[in-house]
Amino acid sequence: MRSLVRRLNGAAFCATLSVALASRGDAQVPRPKKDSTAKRDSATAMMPDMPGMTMSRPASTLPHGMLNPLGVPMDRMGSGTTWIPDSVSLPARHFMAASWEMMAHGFGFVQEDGQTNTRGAWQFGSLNWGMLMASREVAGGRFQLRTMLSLDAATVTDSGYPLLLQTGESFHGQPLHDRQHPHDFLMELAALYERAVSSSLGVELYAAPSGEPALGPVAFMHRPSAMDNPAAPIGHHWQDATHISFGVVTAGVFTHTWKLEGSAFNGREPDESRWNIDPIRLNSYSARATFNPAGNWSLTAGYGYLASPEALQPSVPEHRATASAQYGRKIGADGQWASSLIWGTNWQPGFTASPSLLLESEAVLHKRSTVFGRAE
Ligand SMILES: [Cu+2]
Repeated sequence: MRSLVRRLNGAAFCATLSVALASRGDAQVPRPKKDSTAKRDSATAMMPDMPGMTMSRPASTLPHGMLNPLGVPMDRMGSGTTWIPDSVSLPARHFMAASWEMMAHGFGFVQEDGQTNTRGAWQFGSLNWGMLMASREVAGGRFQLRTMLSLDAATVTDSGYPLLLQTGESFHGQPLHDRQHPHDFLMELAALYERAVSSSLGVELYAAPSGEPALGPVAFMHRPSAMDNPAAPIGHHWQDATHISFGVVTAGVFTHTWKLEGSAFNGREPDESRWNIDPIRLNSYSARATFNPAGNWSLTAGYGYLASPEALQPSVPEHRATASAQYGRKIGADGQWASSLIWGTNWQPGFTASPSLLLESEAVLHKRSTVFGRAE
């Protein structure tokens, strides 16, 4: 299927119309204004003072400096162990449960997806996910348990949703094309530990039966530049598709501004059974460097080796290299504007590399109006 895309890339232009009615649920609150003292005062960074936030206890009672190792605010976290720019954020709701700092967020879209082409299709459905994270101090560091769930397999069917030119994974033993596969129910089930080991250096450890290795940019659902755009990028399997891997162990070192990580993970894409955990393996590896030089930026570059990613071609391994730049800034009273430039390339032994490039942007003008777009 990868070669099909290569052939079509030069010749085809597809106009895709999808109407996304983002039903902004409870977890959707106005984007937090980042406290300018966030980096200095970890307690206020944990609980930004924003309308709609559930703050079950005053931020000032949080133990100072406990939950933000090296002043890296929790809001900097994207999917897996990725970072986003400090100046933009993902909507979330914070509350306390016993001694755990809880964070909930999620999206529910109802969409009519019409791809007007002989290879296209029409579908009325919903893309959705919800995430719950629980954090607390353990041995001087931040320990976090996470789960992220999606009902996509029920709401856009096991064969996924129409998306012209899309490839990746399979349905009824055939490679999927012109459709995007649904996400697995158990998108993430993970534990993360981050701790400062000196005044400027910290270590992280991430383990997940289902989770995201240190490969590629922030997964599209967690990118401030795409959070209101439900459709997966056409380059998903060149860039960020490993965000659901059944078996991930990541170790990393970080300072306040950069992070170096390495992962062992399962390179096999999720199988057609979307409601279970696939066999857990650690047969692939990746490395990624992340650099947040200023509050507006997050840059990454990395490489991954995927052993046997496709069930239908089990003997074929794949190499992937990616680089990304995210830029974000506040606009107006409660808006933000975020953009991403992402490059990803795959190559299989004996074949030339197949590159992909994505540029996307999303402007949250204010609480109820968002403009977004993507070019690939
Ligand atoms: Cu995905």
